[in-house]
Amino acid sequence: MATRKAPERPNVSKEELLKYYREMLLIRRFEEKAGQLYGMGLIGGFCHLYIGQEAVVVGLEAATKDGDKRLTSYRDHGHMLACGMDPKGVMAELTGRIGGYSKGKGGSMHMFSREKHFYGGHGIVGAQVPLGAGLAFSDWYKGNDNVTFTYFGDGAANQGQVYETYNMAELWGLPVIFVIENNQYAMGTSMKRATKSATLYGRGLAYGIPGEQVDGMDVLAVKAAAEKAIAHCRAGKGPYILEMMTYRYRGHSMSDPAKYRTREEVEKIKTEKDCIEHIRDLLTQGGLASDEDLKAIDREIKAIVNEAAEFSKESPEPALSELWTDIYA
Ligand SMILES: Cc1ncc(C[n+]2csc(CCOP(=O)(O)OP(=O)(O)O)c2C)c(N)n1
Ligand SMILES: [Mg+2]
Repeated sequence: MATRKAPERPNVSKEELLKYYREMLLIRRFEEKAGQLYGMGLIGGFCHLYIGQEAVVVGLEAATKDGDKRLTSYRDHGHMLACGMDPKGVMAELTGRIGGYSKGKGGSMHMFSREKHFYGGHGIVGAQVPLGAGLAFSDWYKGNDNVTFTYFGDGAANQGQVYETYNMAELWGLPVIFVIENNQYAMGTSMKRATKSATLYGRGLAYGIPGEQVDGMDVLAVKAAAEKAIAHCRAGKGPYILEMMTYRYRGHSMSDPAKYRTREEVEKIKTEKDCIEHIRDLLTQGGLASDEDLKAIDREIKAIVNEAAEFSKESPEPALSELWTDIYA
């Protein structure tokens, strides 16, 4: 059976490690709870869980500053939590209640927060890529040093609009970071069946955009890569591509039985590469935290998630009159 390798001791403070542990655990427990509520029929429509990929968004967010913007696909709950949106408001949106970020009218894929500069939640594969360049254009036009992160999947990377966007973004020198979350599957299609390209970041080189592949299961590697990409963007040197090598543990959505991969494949990644276990090992084997300390954090996170779930059940459904609000005409 596969076993975990002893982690190398990085030069990172205990506080920083605990912060990543807490943030990744919040996403994982929140998503597990969302999965349960879906099973109970409390969440309708589609629901795409982020479990396994937590290090990507937590590592990237750790390198951002206020004013930076982010947007992603339908696999979006983790991104909302990582940029500081309220778990209660996110969960209540999933259950379609008035206390949700879109008053219960958007659901899993359609939440926004102007306060946290979170611009969705996009169900159309790849749609957020040109939108991200547009947000970056607005910051470039205003002359500030904000950066936009536009996240998309390995499957979305095969869309034409991505390459139109690359071309314009590099031509205009826009401060946008293209984050490819390469979890190796687009629904049931593995990357190997979808392309002959060895890497996805490499395609940006044709447009003059630098980039790199990163171990997206290692939050410290993600943060270091993010700092480099952000420095490039803030210095006015144009876009950057980060290809995050990651893995989703659950199916594409709640209705996916995941027959296109073996149980062993999933178990191997969980055992050898899990991003939360990685930080747990660094904390405990480095003598920075005891099992008791980590259990206390686990309890704290469980309480936050339970409170969000309670809120999402107690918050009322939107009134019928809400049909006539937040519309153009
Ligand atoms: C334009 C468009 N085509 C097809 C779909 C159906 N679809 C939804 S998700 C998906 C796969 C995308 O995979 P990937 O970009 O790798 O993201 P992941 O789900 O792995 O996060 C497809 C084909 C869609 N939503 N939009
Ligand atoms: Mg994918």
